[in-house]
Amino acid sequence: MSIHVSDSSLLPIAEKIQAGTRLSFEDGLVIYASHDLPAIGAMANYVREKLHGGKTYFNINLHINPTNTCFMSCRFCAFGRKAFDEKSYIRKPDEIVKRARECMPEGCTEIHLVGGLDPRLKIDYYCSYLSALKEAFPHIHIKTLTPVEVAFIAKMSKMTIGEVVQKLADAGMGSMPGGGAEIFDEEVREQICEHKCDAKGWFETHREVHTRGLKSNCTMLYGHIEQPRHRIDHLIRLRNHQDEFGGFQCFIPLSFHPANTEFKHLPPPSGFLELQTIAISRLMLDNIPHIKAYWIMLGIKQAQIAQWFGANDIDGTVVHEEIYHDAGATTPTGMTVTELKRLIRECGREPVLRNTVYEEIGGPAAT
Ligand code: V47
Repeated sequence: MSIHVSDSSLLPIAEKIQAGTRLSFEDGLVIYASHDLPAIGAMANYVREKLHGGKTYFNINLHINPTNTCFMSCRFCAFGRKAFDEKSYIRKPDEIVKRARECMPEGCTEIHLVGGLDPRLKIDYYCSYLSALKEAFPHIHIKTLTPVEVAFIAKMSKMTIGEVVQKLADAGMGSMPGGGAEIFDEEVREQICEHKCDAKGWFETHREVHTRGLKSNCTMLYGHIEQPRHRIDHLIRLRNHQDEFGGFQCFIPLSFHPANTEFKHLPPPSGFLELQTIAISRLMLDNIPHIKAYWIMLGIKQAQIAQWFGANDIDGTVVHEEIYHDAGATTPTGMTVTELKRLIRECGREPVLRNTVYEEIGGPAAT
């Protein structure tokens, strides 16, 4: 298959893609500078189809936020509340189990839990909700806690990051979600979330997860104050970590939602930037198997188009998402399996039901 390119600056890159040659930092910048979106999409789709053919993965999952209280004040976040805020909450382990029981979709294989940083919560709280969930739903994979939370728990509980990861894994943490990465560049990070765990801490936590044989995901929050060079630097730092430790299974580019945040004056990322970023992620991250177009954040229509721009995953039923909806997302807070399969088929892809670690699942929900 040859890739049709109108913008001649993309020609050497298209050749590299077809030869399977790794793209450089400069190549990434050239693609960001190009407006030849059909060619950028075709290059990403070439890699996507080589890896996954026409498959689009989805899963049956449930999101629960154990707490929305947050000690930090990240400028891009609309979710965190201060402890004195009447809308703040901390869910006790038995309340988390009750919520899971009430909301769990049929065939659910994953519970995804992330929350704010509350100095009152120590390692025992996290181990308690993990053990309680594991006891109630032994067959369900628990994907929980970003490196930012793990680093904070370590500090509050006077433990090392490795000790926290081990305790969480012993209590039932099956894998780690990709959040908290934002933009690694130190100057940008200083302006958007200066107090939270830096790139070094973020990678150290994933290293502790990966060296224990567990998997995790990774993300990038884009479309706020960062420049293309910060995005490419971010992707290359992830690629370097993956070369060494190999534990990232999926990358999720997160499109910034400004409503109700300190950056509410910024325009939201354009549809063009969203598709360009998904495609560039697929092209730069040659060692991360899956690229997710998170429908909650992109919107259903853009998540469908993204399946032709490098993405091969759409996330899942989700059920009761709160972080993006507090930041103005207008998507539903969950979807049924029938709807997910329909929207994947509608865009000419084959829906494939997976579990958290990308094993394909058969049975009635899959067909
Ligand atoms: O770390 C917060 C981002 C992340 C906003 O691993 C925002 O499968 C846009 O990481 N606009 C949490 N983004 C969500 C996340 C995630 C989601 C789905 C699947 C997986 C996975 C991981 O959301 C945060 C932050 O980067 N975020 N506020 C906002 N206003």
